[in-house]
Amino acid sequence: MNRKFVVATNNAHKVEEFKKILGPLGIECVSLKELRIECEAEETGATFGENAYIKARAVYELCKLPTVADDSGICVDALDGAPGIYSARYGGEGYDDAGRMELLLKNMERQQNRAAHFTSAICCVLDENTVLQTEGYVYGQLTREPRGTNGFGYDPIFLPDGYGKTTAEMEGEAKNAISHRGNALRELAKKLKEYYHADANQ
Ligand code: ITT
Repeated sequence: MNRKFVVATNNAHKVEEFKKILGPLGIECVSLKELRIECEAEETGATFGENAYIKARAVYELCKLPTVADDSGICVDALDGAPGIYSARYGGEGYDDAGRMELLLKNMERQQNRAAHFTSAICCVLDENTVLQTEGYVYGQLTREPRGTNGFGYDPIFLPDGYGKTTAEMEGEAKNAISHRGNALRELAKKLKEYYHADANQ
């Protein structure tokens, strides 16, 4: 596959992960910044999938180029799945990544059940009528204190099952190999291959 996609995100960490995960699969990713496109779509959806669609569609309408977006977050069992789709806005205005992480740890202080997972919904708008969507997950436990400086968001407090390191203590490649976003994007690459193959045979 040799294709080019616009990545509809304003999060530079996501752009880097998209490039590292999809590059070797033959999909070149171009960021909004590289294209000088400004777009802050309002995330009014009720699910990760709906929000990913809103973001991908908004950028597609601006540039009419194949566009891919991610909506993601951390879902904590003991908090009935919160912060979930509100992960980037947890606690409201005035918090940065570190502040949101501290708030989550504080809200989990008395909880013995530390189970949590990340979800990534990927939406790819190929043309006016063609939309591909996938989801990926990684399951694990919340730590009691932040550990590590790699990655972003809640990575320093997430210990994936079967690993002794938080995703912020892992190298980027190791995180991408098991992450929600890695899993969802690899699934997308499979769907794209099928789609282009079917299209070529029509
Ligand atoms: P865009 O909407 O522009 O893509 P965003 O950061 O606002 O950027 P989301 O609305 O999808 O993206 O929010 C996702 C939040 O979930 C993100 O800001 C982190 O707090 C958290 N998150 C998602 N994936 C993560 C990851 O791989 N590691 C750590 N935290 C993650």
